[in-house]
Amino acid sequence: MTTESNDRLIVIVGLGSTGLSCAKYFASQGEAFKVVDDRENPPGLEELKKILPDIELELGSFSEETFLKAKQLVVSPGVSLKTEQIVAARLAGVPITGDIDIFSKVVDAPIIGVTGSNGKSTVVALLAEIFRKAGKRYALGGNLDGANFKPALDLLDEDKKDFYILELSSFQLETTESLNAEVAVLLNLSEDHMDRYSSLEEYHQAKQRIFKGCKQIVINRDDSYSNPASELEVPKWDFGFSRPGINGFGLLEDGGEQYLAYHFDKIVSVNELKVFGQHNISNVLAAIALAMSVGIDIKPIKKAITEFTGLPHRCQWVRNISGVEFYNDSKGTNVGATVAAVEGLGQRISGHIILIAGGVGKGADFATLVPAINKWGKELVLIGQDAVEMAAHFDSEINTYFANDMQDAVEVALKHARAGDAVLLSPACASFDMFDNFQHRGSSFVQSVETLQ
Ligand code: UMA
Ligand code: ADP
Repeated sequence: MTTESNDRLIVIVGLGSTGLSCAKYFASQGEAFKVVDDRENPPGLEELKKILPDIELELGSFSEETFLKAKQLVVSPGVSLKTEQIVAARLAGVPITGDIDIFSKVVDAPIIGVTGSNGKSTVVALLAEIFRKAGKRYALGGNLDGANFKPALDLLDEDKKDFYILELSSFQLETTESLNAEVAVLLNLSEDHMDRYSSLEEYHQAKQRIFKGCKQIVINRDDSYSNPASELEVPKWDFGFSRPGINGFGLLEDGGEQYLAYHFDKIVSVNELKVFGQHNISNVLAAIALAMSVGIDIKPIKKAITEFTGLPHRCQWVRNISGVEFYNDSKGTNVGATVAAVEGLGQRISGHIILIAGGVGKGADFATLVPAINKWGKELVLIGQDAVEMAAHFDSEINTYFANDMQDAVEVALKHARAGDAVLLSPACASFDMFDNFQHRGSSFVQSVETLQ
């Protein structure tokens, strides 16, 4: 492998977890490449120097010359394709790709692709549980983060698999020419990442790329954005809250009880699920549809969905203090997620919700949060960069307080809560102004709640 700068090299753009996985992959293939990042000290630097010390690096700024001379650009999801050096390279005919496209071309087992604005991690985690109970060999990766999950290309290092479950963001799909999934789903669409997209339509177009080359599709009957933009001649399954039709999953009433169902067949009662809220019923139905589309038996499905307690930082119960329940929904990073969390929790409690929200709004329109807060909320405790902008949308019926940090926020919330109320952290914003990531924000909430008397 040579890395002389006058060769036409593959250029990996971004040295985060994706860039690192691409570097390891190209090195294993004997391909010549260099890595660039416009940060001086990107997170993958130390690891790359350790495992591949001879790789050429360009850090601190992007050089247009490097991009124009590239054999191919492999762009990390955190780097916008609108970056001027990438636009210049594209116009000059340099091929542009990403880790997911590379993965889909070399993988030797079916891919299950999951995208959507919200619910992706919950659906893929539940699907993984179903596969585990069914005795299937699977790998889980992509956008979803956390200790046990990996960028897609790192999954290739593992033993042989029956299925690859990929959670995919719009950023990853932008650079994916063709995913060729065995089955693909776009769970739902609501505003997110409006700092990277000029319109909801542009964001939707990126999400739609999940359907390229897929063999089966799962559609959400309750969200027309989940349909492929053009008719695809492949088997279709659907899910939604209404009575299911043929190849459909939904809810059936019997004896005053609601059941998750496939066509006319009841699967389990809604009361048997451990996760709560309409949004989670939707997530469970999506996971069942995906599992059945690839031939999994109903028995392991039933077992997994009734045992699944949800992922940390997603509407997770923390503590009861004098009849006030505390819930951590730190992963509520956009308005749609927070609306779902407020609606789901509001229906369960006898009192009101005191919502702790705020952070980096990513250009979102907070007005869509107002109806849910007016219906189920009482007080808003706002933190972070866009707190003032968020507050401007609420009228005087909702008392609004500003807090300096998480400790302050939970103390203010408890002061205004009564028995029967719930304090919910669901920020509708990204966390980067005050925290490392959503996990850090959620842990800070939990720690602060633990200190309350
Ligand atoms: N960055 C620069 N300059 C560069 C390269 C990156 O400033 O040259 C910045 C980006 O703007 C971004 C950050 O660095 O803020 C990370 O970017 P990255 O592409 O290096 O990120 P990775 O570490 O490779 O992580 C990415 C996903 N991150 C993003 O899309 C921002 C991870 O999703 C994913 O787990 C990982 O690949 C493996 O597939 C995280 C995420 O926040 C969870 N995703 C967004 C979301 O869920 O809303 C889309
Ligand atoms: P993602 O991986 O797409 O961010 P998660 O499963 O991590 O989704 O859930 C993130 C948050 O989004 C949850 O904490 C909850 O507030 C909300 N949420 C989860 N599922 C849905 C859904 N189907 N529709 C709307 N909001 C949802």
